[in-house]
Amino acid sequence: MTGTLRERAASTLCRNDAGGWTMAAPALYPHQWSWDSAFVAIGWAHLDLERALAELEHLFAAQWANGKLPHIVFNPAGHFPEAGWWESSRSPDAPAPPPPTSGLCQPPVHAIAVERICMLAARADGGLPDRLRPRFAAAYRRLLDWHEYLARERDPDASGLVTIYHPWEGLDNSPRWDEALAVLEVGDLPSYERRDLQEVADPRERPDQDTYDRYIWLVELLKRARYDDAELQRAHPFLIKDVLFSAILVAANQALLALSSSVGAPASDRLRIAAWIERGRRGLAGCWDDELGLCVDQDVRAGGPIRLRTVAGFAPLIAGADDSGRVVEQLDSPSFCGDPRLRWPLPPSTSPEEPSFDRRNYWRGPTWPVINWLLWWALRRGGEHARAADLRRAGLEQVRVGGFAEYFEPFTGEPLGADDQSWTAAVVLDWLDADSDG
Ligand code: 9WN
Repeated sequence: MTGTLRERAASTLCRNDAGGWTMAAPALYPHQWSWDSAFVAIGWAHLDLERALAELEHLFAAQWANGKLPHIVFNPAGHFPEAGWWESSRSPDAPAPPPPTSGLCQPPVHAIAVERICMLAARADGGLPDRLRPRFAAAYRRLLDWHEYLARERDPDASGLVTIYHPWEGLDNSPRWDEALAVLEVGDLPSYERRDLQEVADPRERPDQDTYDRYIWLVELLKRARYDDAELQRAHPFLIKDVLFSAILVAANQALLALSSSVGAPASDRLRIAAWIERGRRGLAGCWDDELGLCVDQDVRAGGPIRLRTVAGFAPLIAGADDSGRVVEQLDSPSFCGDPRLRWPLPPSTSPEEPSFDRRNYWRGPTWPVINWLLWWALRRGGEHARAADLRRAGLEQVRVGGFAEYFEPFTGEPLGADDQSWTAAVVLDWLDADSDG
């Protein structure tokens, strides 16, 4: 592909545009994924503000009655497990068909995206343009319902931590889930055919077969529970309080608080959102592991912490915790960006010091541009401009050399996974914005 990096990123989004929403990656992921579309909307905002809002509105149109934003809104054909597999209509909370969706959810980056679009819209017009106000107000209400769902159903004991039901709600095959998956008793599985392996150059870049069976078994259990959150909190065998998901929710609630002022929401909303932020920060503080210098997830079923060094451990930085300096030290240590073998000083998804580290496999070692974007965004928000600028520079260099890959081998910089991943193009567009360094 020729042209400047910006032109190439823009044409990747345009090629992946399915008409008002964007395929996460045309061959491997030909549907709308929830957190992908939040990053993608940020990218679109640098090309076309209305299109950026439309991206999220397409996702909001598939919101469940209980407020959940589904992890996938399906294109009529493509990915496995496809729409019918999920049987989301088993839950009374699912919307009347269409749109067909999965039954899981993903980290709530959406409010961060809407706030960023709002900021870019105001910057372009010297204030929020009147024509967009009703759309921001509608987005705000969707987001409030979404965050309310997470607080009410995914954190019923008000721990400040979000509980996930499936690895697909977090960082898929991260070693963080290994022990919880290993003790699952897998029952009779329906026969299924994986499509993901046909779309990558090397199957070792994807989860192995035993892991995939466990993913599919968990979907069977979710269906049997009719996606009923109370039932799942009571009996589901995979229940993890995910610190990365929880930290993104804290950051998203901060964004929602800012939006609440822009759309003139009632003071009672602001009090509620502020309480969620406080609760989230407290929950994360309780997951701090002094020895690792990172935050760690809690396995509800096993009743203990998951002590591993992965990018999820940087949760306090993303949540904007007061003491996130300790996490930045860890980010720059030899366990992550300070490893001399790295092609670029970007954090591997799992620390190379972990026995489970695998430099080519998905979330078990490769670096992910969207995670780099989140850390960059959090460093900037915390006033760490020089450190943020270094991360941005390295992140852009990685993509300039390797293209808009889904993820990268950390030691060689080889692009892996999908090679036209929309959210990679989107974060590049945001990084290339003139103000991104300041
Ligand atoms: C399952 C789309 C999604 C991302 C996830 C990433 C991967 C899917 C898969 O692709 O997940 O949802 O088949 O592995 O792990 O974060 O949203 O890009």
